[in-house]
Amino acid sequence: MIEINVDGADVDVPEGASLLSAVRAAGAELPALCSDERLSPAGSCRTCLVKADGQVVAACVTPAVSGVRVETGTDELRQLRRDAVELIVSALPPRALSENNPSELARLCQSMGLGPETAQGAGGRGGDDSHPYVHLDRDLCIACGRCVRMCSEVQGTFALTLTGRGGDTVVAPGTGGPWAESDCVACGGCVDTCPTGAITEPGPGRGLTSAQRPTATRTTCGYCGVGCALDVITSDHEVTAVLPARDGPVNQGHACVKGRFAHGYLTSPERLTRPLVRRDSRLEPVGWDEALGQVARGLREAKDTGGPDAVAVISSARATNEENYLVQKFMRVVIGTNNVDNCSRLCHSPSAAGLTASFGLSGGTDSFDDVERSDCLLVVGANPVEAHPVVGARLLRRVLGGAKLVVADPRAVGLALHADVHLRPRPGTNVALFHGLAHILLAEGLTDEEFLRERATGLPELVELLDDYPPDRVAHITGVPAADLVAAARLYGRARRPAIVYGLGVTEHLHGTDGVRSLANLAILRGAVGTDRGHGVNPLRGQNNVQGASDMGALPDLLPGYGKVTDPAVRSRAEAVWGVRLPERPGMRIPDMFAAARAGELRALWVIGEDVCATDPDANRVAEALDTCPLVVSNELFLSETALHADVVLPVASWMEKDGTFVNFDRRFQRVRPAVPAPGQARSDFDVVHALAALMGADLGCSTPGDALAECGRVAPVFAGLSHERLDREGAVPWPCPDPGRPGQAKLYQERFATPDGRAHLAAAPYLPPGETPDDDYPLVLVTGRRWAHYNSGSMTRRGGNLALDPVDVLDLHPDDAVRYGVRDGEQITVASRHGQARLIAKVSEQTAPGQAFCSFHFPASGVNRLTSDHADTVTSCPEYKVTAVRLTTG
Ligand SMILES: Nc1nc2c(c(=O)[nH]1)N[C@H]1C(S)=C(S)[C@@H](COP(=O)(O)OP(=O)(O)OC[C@H]3O[C@@H](n4cnc5c(=O)[nH]c(N)nc54)[C@H](O)[C@@H]3O)O[C@H]1N2
Ligand SMILES: Nc1nc2c(c(=O)[nH]1)N[C@H]1C(S)=C(S)[C@@H](COP(=O)(O)OP(=O)(O)OC[C@H]3O[C@@H](n4cnc5c(=O)[nH]c(N)nc54)[C@H](O)[C@@H]3O)O[C@H]1N2
Ligand code: SF4
Ligand code: SF4
Ligand code: FES
Ligand SMILES: [Mo]
Repeated sequence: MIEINVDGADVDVPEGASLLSAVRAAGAELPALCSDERLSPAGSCRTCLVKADGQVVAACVTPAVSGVRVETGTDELRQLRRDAVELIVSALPPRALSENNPSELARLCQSMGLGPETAQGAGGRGGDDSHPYVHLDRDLCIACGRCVRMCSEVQGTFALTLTGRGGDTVVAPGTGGPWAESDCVACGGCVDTCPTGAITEPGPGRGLTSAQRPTATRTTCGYCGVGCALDVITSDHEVTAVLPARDGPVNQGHACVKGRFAHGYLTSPERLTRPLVRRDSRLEPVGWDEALGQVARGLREAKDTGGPDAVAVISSARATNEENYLVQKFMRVVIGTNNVDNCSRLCHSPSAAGLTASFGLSGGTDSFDDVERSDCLLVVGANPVEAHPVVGARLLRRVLGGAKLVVADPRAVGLALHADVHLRPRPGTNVALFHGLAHILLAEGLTDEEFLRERATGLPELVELLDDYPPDRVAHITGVPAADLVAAARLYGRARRPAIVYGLGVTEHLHGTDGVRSLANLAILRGAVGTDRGHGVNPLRGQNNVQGASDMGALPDLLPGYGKVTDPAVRSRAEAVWGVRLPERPGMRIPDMFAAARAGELRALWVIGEDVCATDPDANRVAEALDTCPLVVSNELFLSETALHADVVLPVASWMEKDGTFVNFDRRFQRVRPAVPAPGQARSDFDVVHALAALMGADLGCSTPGDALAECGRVAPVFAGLSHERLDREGAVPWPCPDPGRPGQAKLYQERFATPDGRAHLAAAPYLPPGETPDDDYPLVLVTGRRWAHYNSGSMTRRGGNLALDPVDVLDLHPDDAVRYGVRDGEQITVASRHGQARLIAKVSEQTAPGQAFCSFHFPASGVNRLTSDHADTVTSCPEYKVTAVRLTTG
């Protein structure tokens, strides 16, 4: 800290602080039109003038030095600043200061006594309203450059630029054309920072900031697992704007197109508002009593005829912790079965299994704040720029700031463009790739021998296996040049604090768990986990609450907190809290549920917030399973593909309409709070489970979400220190958190690993080929995954402005393959696999390698999951979504 003096008072500011932040820390007000604390200073507007030791300087670009005497309040300085603002405003048309423009500039002018008559510009520079979420009024632009810096420095997209000269300088998309066709990904950062109202969100959210509107509700984004803190601004029970919270622990004032803008689904006319029951093959609206009565009867009948294990539930990673806790409790206590699973099965179940086997706990090893401090990032099979945009932006910022980056992905994803080394393995060859890197670490002495001796096991077996993975052989299997392998291994091996971040490109494979474990080997070999010599191994968990759904025990083999259902000691702790004997046999996983339904053994399936007919693999067979099962119940916001196959559809509240908590990808619990009421008769999943239990003569206790989390802490000691009250006070708390009086543990394993022997376990699993291989009939390898504008089944993002940003599922194809198969860019094509067909629009692009194709699965109508197979991870049953052999036909 250094001490300076502001207007006679001494203040301490951190080294490197600007005079502007020092003045603000001292509580003095200072205009600063071209400055934003999230951005580098520009020093161009001259509205922040102060005197430093008698010299007039721009406070935003002048560093605070020890002992400097700063004056801000003299008449001379006030006049200088007023002149600067007046000059800027004089070029703008009067509406820049009109009453319905609540901009920073308008408020500043008001405080300086500058009226609308100051603005004398003629305007006429036009605007751009091509984009659904970002509107540009060029006449109001003062060329402060904040939006341009926001886009490049915080978001890392570089979509904007300043064009023109002198007084005509104005912001424009860098591509020159309309905004909607630019590289903009609608993170909303420019809207957030623009001080004049030149860039705004169209509609009622125009110009709003959370500081101005006390009706903001602080909540956590319900789309992806990043867990952005958002302020939802409402008026008359409707959402008018969603603003990223500056004090959000992960997002730090940033957000993405989904959390920030994709809330149109809330008021979609297609939203379910009444329960539906199937009568004569049609779904008809009924009251709650009738719908729930039918469910209760159906569950009883299924149990009477087939026993408790003839009933199963798929719980929702979109729903809250408290809802997931209640769902699994209902199944175990009221029905008496462990048949409960969640979409982690389709996603990161190999991470749960692999990380538990390697290190002891089912979660990432380090906090993202630590990962961000790393000097070398290894990003594997993840596309955070599109799928975890706020994390993607933070990683990119780190890389632009000098950290090394190795990307391992068959496609040229956004981060790969900034990588020091981009490894492009053939889909399904990760295990060989990771062994190749490990081989080089060993061969070049880039391992941590003391760590391996003191804190790890399994080295001799791994060393023996790695003999078979010299760079040449790995290059042959993976298609990655040996020199790139060596370069990547050296970057990771020589870094001071390397970190691994990974995604579904590692898990969604026939040998996904082996992939996770072989990747974890690299961190163990380097001693870069559980030490201060690295930042571990961190999965980018997908759904808003997939970590939490699993933490809460919505899994067939694990109770809340990951105790095994087969362990009598674990069971008896839960039995003591719940007051019943618990079933001992692990329940069915999602694919087993469908198989049992097709075999006539599963007699009731309750699907809560998962569109299994659109998003589970081999979708034709999933639909067959639902049609065979005597009772299918769907809790939904919309008439999803799954709901269309259900016998009873229950309308439920979404994340903006309910109370509870989520756990994000780096294990932080955060609060979820209702900002608007649920539509019509829709109820929260929490209330639905309680109502059904009551109808079946059971009382599940924990009548509020707060009580449910408290009860969960009694079943699972790792959550005992958490409560709604604590989260209300502290914002975010990571687990493990056994003690209400102590912080949760963000970085794991500093003393010992949580495995039975306290050591990290190296795994020696040989590379095995993927389940699907191309042949003459199906010559291309199809990878499926995500696009930035849509979310999974698309049920929410297809209902609102995002549809205009991305209207269809597209198949990316390399130009060589386009020529080979006679496919033109933009053409409608039929894609066929050994399992089914899909209809997609072709996009010819070099993002995919020759012989490979890529598509998203955001539009159920295109039928992408009719293509994917029932091959699944041999350990966890996670589907092999990333490798399907296909052929193309045009038309
Ligand atoms: N916009 C958006 N964001 C989302 C979602 C969404 O639908 N849309 N969904 C959320 C969910 S549920 C999840 S789980 C996450 C997923 O987030 P990610 O895991 O980042 O998403 P994917 O696009 O499915 O796959 C990641 C990458 O794996 C690569 N890959 C495929 N096969 C291989 C391989 O064999 N080896 C390697 N090294 N890489 C491979 C693919 O090319 C792809 O770029 O995103 C979450 N966020
Ligand atoms: N081909 C291919 N398929 C994939 C993948 C892939 O990479 N490739 N990825 C897989 C992965 S990782 C995942 S996680 C799955 C995701 O698949 P899903 O979980 O099926 O997808 P979502 O669209 O996230 O949400 C499912 C449904 O939940 C509803 N919903 C939203 N909020 C709530 C709520 O609070 N309560 C209730 N009851 N319902 C709610 C939505 O309307 C939606 O219909 O997809 C998988 N499918
Ligand atoms: S659009 Fe707004 S933020 Fe961007 S340069 Fe113009 S006034 Fe500044
Ligand atoms: S990055 Fe994820 S959590 Fe953050 S706003 Fe976007 S979808 Fe929501
Ligand atoms: S804010 Fe300091 S010069 Fe613009
Ligand atoms: Mo996922």
